[in-house]
Amino acid sequence: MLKSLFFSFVVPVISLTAATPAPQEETKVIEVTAPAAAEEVTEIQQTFSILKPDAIENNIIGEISEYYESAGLHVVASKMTKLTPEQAKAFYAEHKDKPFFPKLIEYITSGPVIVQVLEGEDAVAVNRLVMGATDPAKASPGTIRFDFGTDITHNAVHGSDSVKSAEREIAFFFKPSEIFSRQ
Ligand code: RTP
Ligand code: MG
Repeated sequence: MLKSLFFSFVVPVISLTAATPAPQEETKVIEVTAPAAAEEVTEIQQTFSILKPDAIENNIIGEISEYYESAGLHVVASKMTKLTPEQAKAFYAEHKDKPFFPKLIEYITSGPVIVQVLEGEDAVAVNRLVMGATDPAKASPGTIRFDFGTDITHNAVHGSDSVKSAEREIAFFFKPSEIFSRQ
């Protein structure tokens, strides 16, 4: 999946560059880039996602789920909950010294959220691509945050930033018996 996302984003750029009457060195760079991506090893992973309070309030649970499913991600665990301030502070502990921390805690506890486990090929990276940049104003068109986020605080979704984070975040909300892997 990462491969196909890579190709859908990058190949048009390659084609554009290739169509330009470019000097020989530039052609060489293109030839090296494409095979490297084609050989990329993929693996089935699980990642953790939150549909944040603004997404629930805006009634776009179904629309956001379509982005995941279209990217080949399967929802293998899901529940609605409302984070207590203690839970939110523990979940986002890595940001406790950041200036935006109080605002983040206030926002993420302001209403119900849906916590989910998503599974698929390269799920962590694929989900980050589908989500887009933290700040919706900097996200690419077609990503969840560009399409549904309001600002850097109210940005519709959370997604794990690494496999290690995913393991911690999944265990924070789900028991193994609540996760229904497709593998
Ligand atoms: P997330 O953890 O929610 O998936 O978002 P992220 O990795 O893209 O961004 P991160 O740096 O981990 O920030 C966590 C959440 O904190 C809020 N935030 N506000 N400058 C700010 O005001 C600011 N920066 C981050 C966002 O809600 C962000 O998703
Ligand atoms: Mg993060």
